[in-house]
Amino acid sequence: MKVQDVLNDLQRRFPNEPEYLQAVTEVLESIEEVYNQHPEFEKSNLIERLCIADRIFTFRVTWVDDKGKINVNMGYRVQHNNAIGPYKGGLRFHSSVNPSILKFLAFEQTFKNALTTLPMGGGKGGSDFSPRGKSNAEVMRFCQAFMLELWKHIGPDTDVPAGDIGVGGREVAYMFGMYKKLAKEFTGVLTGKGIEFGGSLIRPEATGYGNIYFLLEMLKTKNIDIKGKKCLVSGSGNVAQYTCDKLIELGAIPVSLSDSDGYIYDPEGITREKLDYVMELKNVERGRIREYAEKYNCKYVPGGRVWAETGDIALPSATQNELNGDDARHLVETGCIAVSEGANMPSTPEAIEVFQKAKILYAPGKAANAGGVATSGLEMTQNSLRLSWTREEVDSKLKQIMTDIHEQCVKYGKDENGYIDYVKGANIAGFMKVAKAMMAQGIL
Ligand code: NDP
Ligand code: 2IT
Repeated sequence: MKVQDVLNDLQRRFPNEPEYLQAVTEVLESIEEVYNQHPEFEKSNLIERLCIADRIFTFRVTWVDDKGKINVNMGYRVQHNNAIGPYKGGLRFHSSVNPSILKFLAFEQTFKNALTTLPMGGGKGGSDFSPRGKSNAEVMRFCQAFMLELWKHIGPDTDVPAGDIGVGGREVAYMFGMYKKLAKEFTGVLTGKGIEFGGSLIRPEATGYGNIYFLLEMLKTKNIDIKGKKCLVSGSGNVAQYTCDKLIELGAIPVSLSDSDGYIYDPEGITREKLDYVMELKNVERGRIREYAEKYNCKYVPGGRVWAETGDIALPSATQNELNGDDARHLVETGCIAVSEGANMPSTPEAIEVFQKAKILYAPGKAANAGGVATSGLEMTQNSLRLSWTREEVDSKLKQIMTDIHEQCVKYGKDENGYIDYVKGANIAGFMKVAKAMMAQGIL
């Protein structure tokens, strides 16, 4: 089938899955040209096979809260594609989780993982359970109940989940404990584990650090120094925190953070000391970002988005479709020079168009945030070797991977005028690798 026919068909079959259709449309539009140059791809109906997940597991998760009430949540695992390695991708626990969101994430993950140069296929999963406001004991019971179903479908050479929104070190550890008990084996079946039981140094930092390493490569193409640049960061979770950490180290100035209730804007900059406070607030006390504004006496905007402010660089690090066309126009008009996505698909298609028309530096999540899963890949390697690498070793591998991803984007995305279309570059590079593997393995 032709690209447009596949798209029309997917729209007809999955009309209630807007995020999935959005992600698929973006990729198919960028690869159409190379796809048409390979008639063998069309002959084997490669696109349709690549867009539809290998399989999706859906299950009920029943758990008891601290008051003795019995709660029911939905659990999912989307095994999208394993042409280049075991399914790999995070688990998201958030009230908004549904099949459309997990299908878009698993689809994106397939291309992202191909870009990392490591042997990992694409998957994603999660639940509409929200850890927000739950006690540690409730989170533990939920994670155990979730794993009681999930463990049948995963394994260190089959499918290796990790964290995403609402799933951090605490949740991964509880799930790992339960898997170990059920499977009667201690294996690297999850990544993002604690350092004492097979985790990798730098994994917590990796997505945020990797995004900044990618940004540095983009800035290098225009001889721009990151020092002193005002940076708008959204979110205040794992990715946002380590994005700020690296910015501070490099002398850039992060000025904002947010959560689902609102955002803070601190024009004097989020210093190391203030970031330490945010980490304690968010990771230990599990408080709200509003408390930062109260402590440091800066602006807090309930319900607002950080893109209403101005900055030289924008680093969306919260969630999908958090930056729309109007936000993008405002950023471009007020002098933003670069956007690098820590989150998955944070910019709407209209926003991406605005950035690209203005020819500012714009990196899509599947390239810029690939450092997280890449370091998960390094964790898998260390687990297989039964060895642990030092911080320096993992960090230098991460840097090299981000530089290589940038190079692949340039190779496939640079036009005759020297403009680098990172969307096209990332999509084609990821696609070609998965496509070649699928072609070689026959019709499956
Ligand atoms: P966390 O759960 O640690 O943090 C998520 C942050 O985003 C929180 O501040 C949260 O606020 C906010 N947020 C979540 N959903 C919404 C929403 N619907 N509206 C507004 N704010 C929201 O997750 P991560 O930092 O791990 O993930 C952030 C993004 O990065 C996601 O898009 C994820 O897919 C992506 N990503 C993560 C990787 C990783 O290794 N962790 C790797 C690559 C990408 P609140 O506390 O109020 O919910
Ligand atoms: O979106 C992502 O790349 C992640 N949440 C990380 C996945 C992983 O397997 O480390």
